[in-house]
Amino acid sequence: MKFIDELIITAVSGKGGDGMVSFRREKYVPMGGPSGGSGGDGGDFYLEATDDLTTLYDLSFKRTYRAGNGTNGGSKDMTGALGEDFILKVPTGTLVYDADTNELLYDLDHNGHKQLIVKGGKGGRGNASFSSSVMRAPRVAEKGEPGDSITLKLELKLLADIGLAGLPNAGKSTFLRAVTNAKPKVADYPFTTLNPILGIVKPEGAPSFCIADIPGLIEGAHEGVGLGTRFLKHIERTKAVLHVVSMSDIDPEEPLKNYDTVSKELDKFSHDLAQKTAVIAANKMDLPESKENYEAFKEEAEKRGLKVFPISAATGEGTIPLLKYLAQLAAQLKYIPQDKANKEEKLYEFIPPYKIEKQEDGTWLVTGADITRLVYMTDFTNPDAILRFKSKLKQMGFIEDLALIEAEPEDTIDIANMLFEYREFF
Ligand SMILES: Nc1nc2c(ncn2[C@@H]2O[C@H](COP(=O)(O)OP(=O)(O)OP(=O)(O)O)[C@@H](O)[C@H]2O)c(=O)[nH]1
Ligand SMILES: [Mg+2]
Repeated sequence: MKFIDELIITAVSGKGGDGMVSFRREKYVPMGGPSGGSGGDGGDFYLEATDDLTTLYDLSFKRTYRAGNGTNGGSKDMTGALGEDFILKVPTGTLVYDADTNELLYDLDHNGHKQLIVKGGKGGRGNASFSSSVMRAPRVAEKGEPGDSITLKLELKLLADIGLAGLPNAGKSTFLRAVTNAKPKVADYPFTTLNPILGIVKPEGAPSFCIADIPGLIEGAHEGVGLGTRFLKHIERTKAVLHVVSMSDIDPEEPLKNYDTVSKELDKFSHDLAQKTAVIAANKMDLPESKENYEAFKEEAEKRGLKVFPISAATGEGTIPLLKYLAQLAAQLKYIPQDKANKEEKLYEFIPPYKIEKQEDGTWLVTGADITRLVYMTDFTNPDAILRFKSKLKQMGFIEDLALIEAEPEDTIDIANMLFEYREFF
C-alpha cells in the first residue's frame, strides 16, 4: 500500500427535495385542503477519524464525494425521504484545510472524531405548510435548498506516542519489528524504509502505545538531502523521540557524532521537535565492538542528562526495560498540540445580509446567503411563488434598499444568476 499524506478532495452535501403543491381529493369535495408534502433534507457530509487507516491512499482514487439528495415531497402530505449522509473515514491525525484559503479548519486528532463539514440543503416546504386562516388554498411550495460544497486539503500528520529517529541502518525498523506487530522491511543498505510505519507495543502490565518508524535521516536532511524532511512531520506530533544509535563502529567516537548529526537535523527542521523528550536506544549491542564504544557513548550522553538503554534489536536483549520506560512516558506526556484548530474561538464579524454592487458591464450584482437561498428555493414558473418571493424581499428590507440605488428601470439585477429588470421589483 502506498503512503500518501496530502490530498485534495471536494466534499458536496445533498440537495434538499422540492416541496409539492397538491390538494386533497375526496368524494363530493370539489377541492380539498392543501396536501403537498415537504421535500426531504439533503444529506450532510462528515469526516471521521479512524485508527484503522494510516495513510490517505485509499482516498486518492476519487476527487469528489457527495452526500445523497433529499427526495421531493409528494401529495397526501408525503414528506420526501432524507438524503443519505456521507461519512468519509480518514486516518487519525488528519488536518483539514480549506484548499482555497489554506486556513486550517479541523484537526481530527482522536479515533472516532467526527466532524460535520458541509450541511445538506433543507427540503423545500410543500403547500400544506403554507396554509393559514388567510390563505386556505396556497398554490405555493418551496424548491429544495441546493447542497453546498467545499474543496479541502487533507494533510496527515501521524499521531504516535513515540517517534523513531536515527541514521539509515541504525536499526530502527529492526527495533519496530522486534517490539510491535508491525513488519517493516529490514535490510543492510541505507534508506530501506521509504515511508512512515506505525506499530503498536503491548507491554505486559502496561497500557499499549504506538511507535512511528520513519526513513533514516542524514546530514543535510533539513535541506532535502536523502529522503529529506518529507517524513519528519510524522514525528512532529509524537510525545517523545527515541533515537536509535548503532554502537557498532570501528571509530569509537562515531556513535556520538551520529547522534549529534540527527539531533541537529531535527532542530533545523523544527525547534519544537528538538525540545521533545529524547531517549536513546544504544543498538547492536550483540556485536563485539559495541561494548567498548558503548561505555564512552553512555558517559557523554548521561553527562548531557540523556537516558540511554543498551539494546540489541536483533536479539531482543535489553528491550524490556526500554519499553517499560517508553510506556511510562507515553502515559505521562501529552501530545504537543499541533494547532489550535479545534479549540480556538472563532470571531464572527457582522456580515450584512446582502450586498448590491454595480458591475463594470452596468448590471447590479446582489450577493448574500439568505437572498441567494431564497432565489434557489423559489419556483419561478409558479406565479404564487413569485408573489411570495417579492413579499419576502420586502420583509428583508431589500426593496427599500433597492429603491436607493441609482439604477435605470431597465437595468439588470443579478441575484444568484437569476436576472431581473430593476422595474420588476416596484
Ligand atoms: N547485529 C545486529 N544487527 C542489527 C541490529 N539491528 C539492526 N541490525 C541490522 O542493521 C541493518 C539495518 O537495519 P534496519 O532496521 O533496516 O535499519 P533502519 O534504521 O531501519 O534503516 P533505514 O530504514 O534505512 O533508515 C540490517 O541489516 C539489520 O539486520 C542489531 O541489534 N544487531
Ligand atoms: Mg528502516
